[in-house]
Amino acid sequence: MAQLTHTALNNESVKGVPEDVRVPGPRPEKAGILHIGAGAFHRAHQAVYTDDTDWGIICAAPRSREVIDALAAQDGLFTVATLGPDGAELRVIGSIVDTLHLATETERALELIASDDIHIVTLTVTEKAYRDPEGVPGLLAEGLARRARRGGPPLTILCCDNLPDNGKTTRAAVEPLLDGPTRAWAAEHVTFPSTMVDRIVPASTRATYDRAIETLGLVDAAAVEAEPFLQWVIEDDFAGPRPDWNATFTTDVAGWEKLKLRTLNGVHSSLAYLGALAGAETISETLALPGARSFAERLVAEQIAPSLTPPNGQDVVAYGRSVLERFANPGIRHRCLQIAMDGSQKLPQRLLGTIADLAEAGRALDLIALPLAAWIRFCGGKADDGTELPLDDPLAPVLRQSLAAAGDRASARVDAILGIRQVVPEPVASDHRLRRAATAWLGELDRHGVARTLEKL
Ligand code: CS2
Repeated sequence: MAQLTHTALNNESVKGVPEDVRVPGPRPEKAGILHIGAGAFHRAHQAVYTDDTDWGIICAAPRSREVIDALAAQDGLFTVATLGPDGAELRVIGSIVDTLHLATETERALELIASDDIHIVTLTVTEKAYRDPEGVPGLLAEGLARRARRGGPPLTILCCDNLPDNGKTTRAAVEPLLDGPTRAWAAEHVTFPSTMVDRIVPASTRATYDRAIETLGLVDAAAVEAEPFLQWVIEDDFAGPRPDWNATFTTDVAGWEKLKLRTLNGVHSSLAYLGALAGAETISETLALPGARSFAERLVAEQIAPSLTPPNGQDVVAYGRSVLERFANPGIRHRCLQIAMDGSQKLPQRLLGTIADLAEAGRALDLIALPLAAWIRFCGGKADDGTELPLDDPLAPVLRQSLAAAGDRASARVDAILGIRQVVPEPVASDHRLRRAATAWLGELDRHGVARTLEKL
């Protein structure tokens, strides 16, 4: 009932927060950035980086109004709680200066994309959004057409989603939607740098909001929480001005993206499916299962490391070790089911690319077939103890139908899922060693469950 007795966080009330809570300096007058995707990740990552500069962000939500309504009622202010070993440290972020609801304010969104004041459009819209020409790619294309017609200033479109070559992927989603003159203009005036973004940001829960009230004495309905670590590697290819972000600007983002997607996100998804089947709620609980940590270490050393060349100065095994330390942070309650979402959109770059490269090099792929088998079992919708598991995935109907048609046999279920060409590329699908290994693991999981399988490893 705290909401009834506490004032909301806003420009006035923020003046009274305890001294050890960092608050924004003078708020930026104008926003040079339009951001699409108001999720917790944006608030704990790009919004924090931008808070250290004099730039502002207009934060747009594609569908749900909840977050932007909360932000609007709080003058754009919200808190990020950094959860370290010594507890939580709160900071109020002031970089969001305005909000926008795409579904009902499309005209305003198009005008902003065309506006002389906007120099950068950043995106966190999840993997699946780039496949839908009616969605964000279509909006960007229409906005670019207006900007081109007016001969507006150059624009940088900066994808911050966990996709390989995410700049190129975004360009490939937008470019085919452009008319001839806009395409010609965009070739000269629009860039799509690639980026690697990293910070573990679980969905906010009651605990996040309660902590904000306890610490600030104010209600913050847009509060988020995150781990201490944060990283942003950006391809230095801006069409116009950019904020002085404290990020790494480089010409080689691809190496960083691959390292992060295959190691951090690959192991994350692997643990998420194994954990969900075993009945573990969070990633740190999953890592605590007997055998889980050594499985994850071996996955990095034996399968992920040989599949890629890390960027300069990086060592995959050491990077993997620090990732596992971050996963084990007991302050972070990152639910397996949150990470398990949209597997069909995530696993191509998290696991299947690794498998393809190992297969091509003729290397062993026994161990990496285990998380693949876990995903297949997860898609079946039952945990090891028989509890129902949700399949939150744009391809859920295809996945479920394929499995239903395959019946009970492990080999048939593996073939059914590997046969889905939208997800599994041909050389991976027809790799006999992979199919055999995945079938063997799926049989193990069916008979003994995840906990015993990991323990026996
Ligand atoms: C996670 C990522 O939800 C997921 O799929 O793997 O959100 C992960 O926490 C971030 O990429 C870390 O940077």
